[in-house]
Amino acid sequence: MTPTLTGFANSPDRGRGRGRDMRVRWALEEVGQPYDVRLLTFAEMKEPPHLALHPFGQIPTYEEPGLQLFESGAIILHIAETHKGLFPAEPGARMRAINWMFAALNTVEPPILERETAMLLERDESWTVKRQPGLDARICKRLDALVAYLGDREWLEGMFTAGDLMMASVLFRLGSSSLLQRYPSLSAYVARAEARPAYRRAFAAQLAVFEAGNRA
Ligand code: GTB
Repeated sequence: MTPTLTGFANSPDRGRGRGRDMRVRWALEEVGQPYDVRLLTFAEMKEPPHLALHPFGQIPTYEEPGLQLFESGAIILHIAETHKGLFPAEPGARMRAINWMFAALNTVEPPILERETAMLLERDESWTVKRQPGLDARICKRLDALVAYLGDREWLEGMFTAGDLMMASVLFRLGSSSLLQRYPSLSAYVARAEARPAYRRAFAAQLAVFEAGNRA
């Protein structure tokens, strides 16, 4: 049966694919699983029907018969475990892919998120300009290490895995900043991820939601 995701009815990123529903759409496209999307306003996200699915009143959520999930990491882990295409067959390699999913979410994403929050929500605070170099340095520390590991590999563990999907999704968040441009091999890694047909289908689908909302 077709699973259902939730996403923003009015994405604040204007269709740039920065919401965490995008990575779930991408995972489903990678494994060829059709899906439905239920769009929610910010108000609906905080109302009881959605809070029953997501205790923190956020997107994305995932529903299939007998299972309801929130947290993009858990959702993608489930998709990768129940379909072919996002995990290697060999148990050690599969575990290393999971290792990279956690590294993306727990080690690389936090400093990126901190910088994004400062730019979006604390832009006018007196300390923001002073804080910026420190925020950038914390991100670069992670990117330096990632570049060193990646070397001339195409993907983190031989084939493209859910670990790459998550790492690239996290790096996309650097978007317009110049930080990623300092790292040619990481920029190329991100470009390879963005060029995947499944990514492009997922991106087009979320952009269509924004465009439809704008026409209405
Ligand atoms: N850890 C959770 C996961 O990985 O699923 C985090 C989920 C999350 O942060 N969801 C955000 C949300 O629902 C949307 S993606 N926020 C609403 C709320 O908390 O009330 C984060 C996001 C938000 C906004 C933009 N933007 O403006 O561009 C981009 C991404």
